[in-house]
Amino acid sequence: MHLKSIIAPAVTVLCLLWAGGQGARGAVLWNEAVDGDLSGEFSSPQVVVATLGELTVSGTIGRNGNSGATDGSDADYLTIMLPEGLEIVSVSVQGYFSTEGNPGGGSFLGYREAASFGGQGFSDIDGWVIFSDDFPDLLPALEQPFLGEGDHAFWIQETNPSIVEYSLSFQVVPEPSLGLLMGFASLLILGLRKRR
Ligand SMILES: [Ca+2]
Ligand SMILES: [Ca+2]
Repeated sequence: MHLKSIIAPAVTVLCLLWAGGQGARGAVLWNEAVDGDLSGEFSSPQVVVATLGELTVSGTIGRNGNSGATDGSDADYLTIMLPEGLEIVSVSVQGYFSTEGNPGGGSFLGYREAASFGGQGFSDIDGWVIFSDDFPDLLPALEQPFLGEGDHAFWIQETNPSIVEYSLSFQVVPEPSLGLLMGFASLLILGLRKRR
């Protein structure tokens, strides 16, 4: 059996699985215009539970009258709880613009694999990135290939004298099942044996 004929069915299965995740209904995880300002307390972020599909989080940061940032401007702390069997494969910027002032090169997003942050220092986060409207995926900058089951805390803030509106999109898909991976491995082993 040719290697191509072994891999093609497995790739088809994986594509169908991916397409299923892409096609799943998305949802608004948090919209500050409707749900209110996200927590400004690093020790108690707003907790939300992720579901399958494309999930959006939108709001404003900076000098909008709320607090929590390292300079007293608005910061937004959010913890996404990922149930078993799901993973976040990308975090993209869907919208980013300033309604007041100049945020400079972008705004700060810190990440920690935990339910909350222990402080507002670099030792309190696992990764960070300055994001703006030209970011298709923040995960590589955070040095996270994907986010798996469990708690994921995000810290979003703008400390320049400005107000920024942002919208982030979290792509949540089913994690590859053990059965699928074992099936894929079996196909490969079977095919390699037949080639001998
Ligand atoms: Ca906010
Ligand atoms: Ca806030």
